[in-house]
Amino acid sequence: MAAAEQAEAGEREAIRTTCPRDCYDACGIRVLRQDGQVLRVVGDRDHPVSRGSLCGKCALAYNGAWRDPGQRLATPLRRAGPKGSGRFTPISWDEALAEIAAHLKPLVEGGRADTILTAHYTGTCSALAGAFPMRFFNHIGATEVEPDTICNNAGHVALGYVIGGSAKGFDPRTIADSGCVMVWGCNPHAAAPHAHKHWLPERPGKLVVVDPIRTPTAAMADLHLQPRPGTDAALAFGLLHVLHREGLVDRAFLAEHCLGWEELEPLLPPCTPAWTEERTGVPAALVEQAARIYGAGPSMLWLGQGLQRQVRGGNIMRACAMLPAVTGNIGKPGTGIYYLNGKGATRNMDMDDVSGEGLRRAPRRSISHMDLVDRLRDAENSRALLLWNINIVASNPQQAALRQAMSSEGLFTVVIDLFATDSADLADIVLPAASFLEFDDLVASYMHLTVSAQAKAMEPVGQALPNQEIFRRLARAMGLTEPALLEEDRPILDRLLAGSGLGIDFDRLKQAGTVPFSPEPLILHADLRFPTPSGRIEIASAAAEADGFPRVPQPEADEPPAGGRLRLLSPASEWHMNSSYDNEPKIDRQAGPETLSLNPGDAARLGIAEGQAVLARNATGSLSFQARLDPWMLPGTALAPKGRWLKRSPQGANVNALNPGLRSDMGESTAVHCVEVEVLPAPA
Ligand SMILES: Nc1nc2c(c(=O)[nH]1)N[C@H]1C(S)=C(S)[C@@H](COP(=O)(O)OP(=O)(O)OC[C@H]3O[C@@H](n4cnc5c(=O)[nH]c(N)nc54)[C@H](O)[C@@H]3O)O[C@H]1N2
Ligand SMILES: Nc1nc2c(c(=O)[nH]1)N[C@H]1C(S)=C(S)[C@@H](COP(=O)(O)OP(=O)(O)OC[C@H]3O[C@@H](n4cnc5c(=O)[nH]c(N)nc54)[C@H](O)[C@@H]3O)O[C@H]1N2
Ligand code: SF4
Ligand SMILES: [Mo]
Repeated sequence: MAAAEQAEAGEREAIRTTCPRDCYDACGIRVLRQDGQVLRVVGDRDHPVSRGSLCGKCALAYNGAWRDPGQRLATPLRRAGPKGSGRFTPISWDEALAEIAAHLKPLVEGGRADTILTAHYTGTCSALAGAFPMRFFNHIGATEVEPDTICNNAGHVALGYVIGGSAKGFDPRTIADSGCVMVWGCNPHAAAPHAHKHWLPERPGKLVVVDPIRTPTAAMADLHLQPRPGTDAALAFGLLHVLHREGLVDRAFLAEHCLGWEELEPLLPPCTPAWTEERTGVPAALVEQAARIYGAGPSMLWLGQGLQRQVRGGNIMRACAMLPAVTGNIGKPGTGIYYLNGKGATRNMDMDDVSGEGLRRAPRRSISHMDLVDRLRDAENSRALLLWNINIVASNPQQAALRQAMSSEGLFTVVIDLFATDSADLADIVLPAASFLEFDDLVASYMHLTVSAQAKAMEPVGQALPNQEIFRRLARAMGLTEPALLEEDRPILDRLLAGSGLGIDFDRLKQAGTVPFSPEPLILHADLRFPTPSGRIEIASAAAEADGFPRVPQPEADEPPAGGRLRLLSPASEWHMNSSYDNEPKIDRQAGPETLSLNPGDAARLGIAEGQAVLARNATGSLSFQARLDPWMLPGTALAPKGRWLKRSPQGANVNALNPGLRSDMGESTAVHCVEVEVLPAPA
């Protein structure tokens, strides 16, 4: 335990580690131990972002379910009843791996590795547990369910057209130089709790939030623009109109660093504030104000992931990305456009090495999450499904159809998780994963430019193993001899750190916990050379055109739902991390019953009172909720945060029972914020 240090009085010691959840913050943690036993998991007061506190959900879960042997999966399991019965018998690791190998090997050797599907996402975001297993799948040539299509792929594709990539945003520390932070379609209060608590309140400039929901972050903003969902491109054009009219456009910047302004400019005159109000519902005066604040600069633009989960989400992201382009708010102190900060793009860590991109012997095979149900129904081409770091039954669209497809006896299913999730219940073999407290790894926040150690602080619960060790053992059980499949953790961690150029090894990083990638704030894109075909910011994009999109983004807006239906948003919940944590009893009490928030006017029209049971339904499914009347809710819009486990709900379903799996215009990605429902009082 190199990171052990004396803490407080007596025999206590503290291990420094890092939270690897899918969260912007990547908080520093201290694991307090006595005689080798963990007493408590608390925040690290020395961590620059979290400053000594964890968020409420992690403070409860890491001192509850995550260390509770009664809740954790402790041994490999084999199915002992019909699929989905949740009945399993414990078996040994050798038996489990031999059985998996017996199913996969003939497929690989018979040239049908493409019928082996793997889905994984960000259950843990540490480098090895998050990426190493892909070495196995790349090597055998399995079909990967494209991870980002369940989350943020439209944004990746869209920003690729404009600035050549989406993994290099701004260094949050440069906020000290900014006059405005615009947070668009993101809810830091839930998704980046410490950015909400410290980073935004300590800004020197103005905060503008664009969100159909009055989130706590929106409530603390200087200006909250509340567009109807899916109307953001029109709103962006309204802002561009005002910037243009007010002479706040940086023509020198446009001439030198952008391509295609002359194609965008003619689109702006009709997009007046009055037109914008009509299309988006945002009052014209607020459009004027927001444009002036952003245009005064220096301005930072944070584009959230919720923003692009729309059928025209790619166009929306491109339209929003016009703001820094036309005002030159990029590459200078206190400016920038941020979606994600990648480990490679902003910290020089070679993640392709970890995931074994070079191990593929045939072209990459992948499908969208939006096509998963159809693919699973095609039994000939879906023989095995391996899930790790993901709980698709809770998170994916077409919930009922997905469960049905996963119930097929012919689909050999393996689920690797810490807990007996709804997805695990549908497995043939369940494997217990070790938690982040139980092995060494590396964490690099996707917002803050930090590099952090995840340090082993306790022995694994039961026989649990880290993902990377599971896949090393599976490779051996399959008789695979490719050395990269068997590589131990330490050399990989050392290579990642060496790539980062920090000049420290993993033991020193463990002592420090978290180190900044650079001592001083970095100005990203300072050279104003962009990895687009032209090397400039592409306002007009030939690449987009070649892919069947307009050359420039369009001032479009979704129509409000017709027929009295409501547009149902199901973004991040403060008390869950996607579906993780719903099994923590204390969180269950905090989160309370599943609610549907709606505008009191809609409620009156629908005959619904506060606290009443309501039914939401559409062609995909139905689900009941407790109604919450909220005057801040926009008419025509409803809110039911994601994150519940199906089997913990009396209805055996969660909000994705209502999700048809619409896809966005770009990247075959989810349009989950476009779900429409009819809401009515629940039948008695
Ligand atoms: N309605 C609706 N649905 C949505 C969304 C929405 O906004 N609305 N958002 C979508 C988005 S953005 C995303 S990213 C997806 C996320 O959906 P998922 O990727 O399914 O995320 P989780 O539900 O957190 O499931 C992660 C699982 O990984 C497990 N896990 C944690 N650590 C480890 C580990 O070290 N090893 C292994 N093997 N497992 C581990 C956890 O216990 C958990 O069961 O959901 C999508 N679904
Ligand atoms: N507590 C907690 N933290 C999380 C997660 C979690 O589940 N819980 N999930 C993690 C994951 S996987 C991700 S991807 C990130 C996501 O974090 P965010 O980027 O914040 O994304 P969301 O929570 O999906 O949605 C953010 C906001 O977008 C708004 N929104 C929805 N539709 C529209 C629209 O049409 N226009 C505009 N302007 N806004 C819209 C929603 O109202 C919501 O407040 O958070 C991560 N952090
Ligand atoms: S989920 Fe986010 S806020 Fe909570 S402890 Fe982990 S990194 Fe911090
Ligand atoms: Mo996500």
